[in-house]
Amino acid sequence: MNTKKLLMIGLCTVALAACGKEEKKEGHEGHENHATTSDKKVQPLTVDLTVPEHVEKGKTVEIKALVKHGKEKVNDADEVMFEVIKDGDTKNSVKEKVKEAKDGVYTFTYNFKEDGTYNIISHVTAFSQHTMPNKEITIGDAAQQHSHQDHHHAGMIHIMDIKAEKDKETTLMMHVMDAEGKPLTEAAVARFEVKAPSGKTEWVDLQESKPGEYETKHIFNESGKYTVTAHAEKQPDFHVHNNTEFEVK
Ligand SMILES: [Cu+2]
Repeated sequence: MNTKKLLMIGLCTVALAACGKEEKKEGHEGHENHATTSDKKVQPLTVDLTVPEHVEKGKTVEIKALVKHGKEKVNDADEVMFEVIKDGDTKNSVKEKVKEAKDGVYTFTYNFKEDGTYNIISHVTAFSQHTMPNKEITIGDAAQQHSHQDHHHAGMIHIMDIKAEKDKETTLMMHVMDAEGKPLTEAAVARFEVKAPSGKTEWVDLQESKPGEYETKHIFNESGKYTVTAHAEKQPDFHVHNNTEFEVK
């Protein structure tokens, strides 16, 4: 009885130690591997985001995203969505889709009504790829707010639109960015908390398919309105959430 217990504890410790080591080792080397494989064959989707660095409040600003697929300029992207985050407050961000493009340039006009440091993200989906570069803009006298902002701006999650039918397999996908706007690779936790219309909650784990892109397939058994909370975590202190709602037909 006692030896069995001891053996169990022993095994668990070994497993934990192995896990810890692997995670550490993967940090840098894993990163490079991912980058080379994704560069190889597919034409990359690139987005060149132009945002003025500093503007006075109350002025209308033009923000431009030049979308290219390889060398081709793209006027018919599946989706171009601009997101405006004030002082790291991702929960109350403003999101706006832009459909029209000229020579691959999607223009978003926005009026910044308050002083602050804003993060502008252009989420672009085309040719089965998603990329979401971001840039900062300061409005008015926002210098003293900077340290405060750094604190909150710890990365973000973009949940791709969920189109689901009852009892049919659905792809779930999210993109995770670190504080610098780079893909967050090798998250220790990449998980959707899915709440069904009946109130039943389940947890769904996602796997990394490309650097910073996590996905899985899932079957929803109820029709109606679901809510999803996406979680991404990585040592030592990366922990980001995002929420969305969608309808299962
Ligand atoms: Cu995105």
